[in-house]
Amino acid sequence: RKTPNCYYGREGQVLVHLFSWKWPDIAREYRPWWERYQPVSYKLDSASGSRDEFIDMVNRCKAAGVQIYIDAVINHMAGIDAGTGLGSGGSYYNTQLRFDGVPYGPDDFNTRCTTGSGNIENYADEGQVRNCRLVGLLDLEGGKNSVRSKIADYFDDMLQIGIDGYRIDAAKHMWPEDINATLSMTGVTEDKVEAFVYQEVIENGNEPVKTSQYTHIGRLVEFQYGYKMGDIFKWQHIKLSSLHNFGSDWSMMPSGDALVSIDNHDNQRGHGAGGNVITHKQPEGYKLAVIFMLSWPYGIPRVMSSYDFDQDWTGPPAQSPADGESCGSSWICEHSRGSASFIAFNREGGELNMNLPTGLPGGTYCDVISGDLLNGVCTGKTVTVFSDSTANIRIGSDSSTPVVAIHIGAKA
Ligand code: ARE
Ligand code: CA
Repeated sequence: RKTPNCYYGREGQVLVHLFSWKWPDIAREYRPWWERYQPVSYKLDSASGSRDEFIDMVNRCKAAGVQIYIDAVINHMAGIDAGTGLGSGGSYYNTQLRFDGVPYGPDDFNTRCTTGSGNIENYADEGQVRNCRLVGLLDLEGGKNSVRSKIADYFDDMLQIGIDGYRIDAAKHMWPEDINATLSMTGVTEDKVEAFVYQEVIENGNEPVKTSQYTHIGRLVEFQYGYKMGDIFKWQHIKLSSLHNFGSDWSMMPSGDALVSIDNHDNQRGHGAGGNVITHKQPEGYKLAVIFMLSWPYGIPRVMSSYDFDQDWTGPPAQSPADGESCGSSWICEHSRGSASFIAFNREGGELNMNLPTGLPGGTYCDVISGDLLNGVCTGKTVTVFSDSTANIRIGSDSSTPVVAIHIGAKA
């Protein structure tokens, strides 16, 4: 009676007195974010909302010209330690391999794993990486038709609702032919273009699984891009001026195969390959990295929009920005809008003072980094583009945001 029954390894921690909190808010506060990577069905009732709310969101986004790509967790279901229970959508599951909401049964799970633990023990063994459990997550047998068709039904449901593509979570842990076969089973109606696909395959040094094994299926996340952005904008190990040929010459995949980002929900908090990425926690360098990514012609860029955290498992704030919780406190909202047509950076230590070709017609432009165009007037710095389309660009080395960006939409 004198011990608080804490989970093993968490003894001696504190209690919180949640005076008058609502049950759903408590549930949400204490749910680690990674729970959503442990599906127990393909129903759309989750911590993010109901199926009807999802459909409404897709419709409203489409009406505004915004496409939705879903994060598809199809390599596995919940973890071996998840026990028995009901999912957030009410589906029964147990870790003797029953997931009634799909339904999946014991025959739908991988039997080809050869490790003693049943988990991936060695990433140097390609078979283990595909056939064993990633951190204990119950591994689906993607070679079976019954599994492929259940996933295809889920994809068809999503296409019917109106989504436009998928991030394939843990694609590294699926055989490429299984992903391909599953996608080929999904309906592509006459008036609908084929779904956009980008796969999560963290290519790592000498490991045998390579992104090139998946390029025939769709795009891939080029993780090297984010690591290199960290080297440049966080650690300053690489000089900006050496970026002139940044792309496939830098041991990255061809631009047409790549989707790139500065950081993601894993490496932002030390999950996944973690490492040297730059995040919103280093705002000055991060802004430059995002601006660079958006202006540099390589891959399809994806900007991050996330929430602040202290522990690696901390779930999202109970209130979303729309409920009155503003960006800049618990929600970071790293995403930015608009596009710049000419951009110059200086991170070399000295002053940049040069006439540079901008590709823009002559005139006075507002620098959209230090300000914007408001009622015909620039609120920040201005840049004069001469009739030969060059401009004199000066960026001091002492500036905290050593970058200038101008575009045709902000001409004074
Ligand atoms: C959680 C607990 C685990 C527990 C498990 C099952 O943390 O301790 O065993 O549940 O109960 C996320 C979280 C995980 C979480 C999981 C399920 O990050 O911590 O596990 O959800 O709730 C590899 C994969 C890559 C994967 C990363 C995380 O290759 O696919 O690990 N990334 C995706 C998502 C994650 C998500 C999952 C997959 C699972 O983006 O958010 O996990 O759906 C080397 C290798 C990499 C490897 C990396 C880390 O760099 O080359 O391939 O990445 O190490 O192991
Ligand atoms: Ca697998």
